[in-house]
Amino acid sequence: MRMRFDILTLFPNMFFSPLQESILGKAIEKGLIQIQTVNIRHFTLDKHRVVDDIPYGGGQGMVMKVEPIARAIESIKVENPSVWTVYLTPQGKPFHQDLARRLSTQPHLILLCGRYEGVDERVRELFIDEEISIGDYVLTGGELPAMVLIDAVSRFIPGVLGSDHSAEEDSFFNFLLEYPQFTRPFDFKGNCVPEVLLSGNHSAISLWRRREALRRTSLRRPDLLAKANLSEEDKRLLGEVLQGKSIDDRAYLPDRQGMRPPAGQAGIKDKKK
Ligand code: 4FV
Repeated sequence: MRMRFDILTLFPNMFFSPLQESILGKAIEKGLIQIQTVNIRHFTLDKHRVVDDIPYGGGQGMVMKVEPIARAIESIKVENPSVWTVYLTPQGKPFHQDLARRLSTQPHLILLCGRYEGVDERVRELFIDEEISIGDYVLTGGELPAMVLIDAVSRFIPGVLGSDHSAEEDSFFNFLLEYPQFTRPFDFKGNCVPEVLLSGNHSAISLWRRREALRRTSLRRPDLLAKANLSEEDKRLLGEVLQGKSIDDRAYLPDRQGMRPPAGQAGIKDKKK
């Protein structure tokens, strides 16, 4: 399964380096994803290559003209009439992990990046299949949102993430935030890693991680918790968490003297806001 992204933009160079680095860069090298930038200005016919104009009815700023965008989209649809066309805009539906997963089932996406006050309304009516927003704030252009979308969607393409990692296990999988992560050193200035994580006791470790994911989600994103389909055990764990019952991770382990982290280190306390 490989995926193609055609990005319609006035600033194609913005995409050069972010998409060459690291995981996405390797995915492009491996041919798992293909990214094509299409400069909308190349689809103007006038000698001044005009892509924007003043808004009918007056008002501030400029609006992107329909014709160059129409020609650019039609030039791609000649090749693939079933391409799915997305417009990145603050007026779009909120982007989230499930939407990223759904978009990753499309073999070919056009991503239209707006600038100025946005595009002529007829672009939306005639060419756009879906409008997506990455957040309730206004950026100078749709290019960064397009990069965010490409990154989140590409992670679902088999082979993009290392074999040991599937996007299915990430945060927001089942609407829970991720559990706390630790790596060496065990003791950083007296702040020790929860013992259970060094126990090799995998069921105790996953129980601890589930609990901490529930704790963190209930503290930081109760809205997500409302959407998560929690198991009976989750509900029991959550009950303990909500009772603020500070769980000493001894609960997960057979009694092991001497290795216990300093008192009070057991239950992960979320940093006071
Ligand atoms: C945006 C967002 C965004 C609005 C005016 C581009 C800018 C300019 N896109 N999620 N938030 N777009 O701020 O997707 O045309």
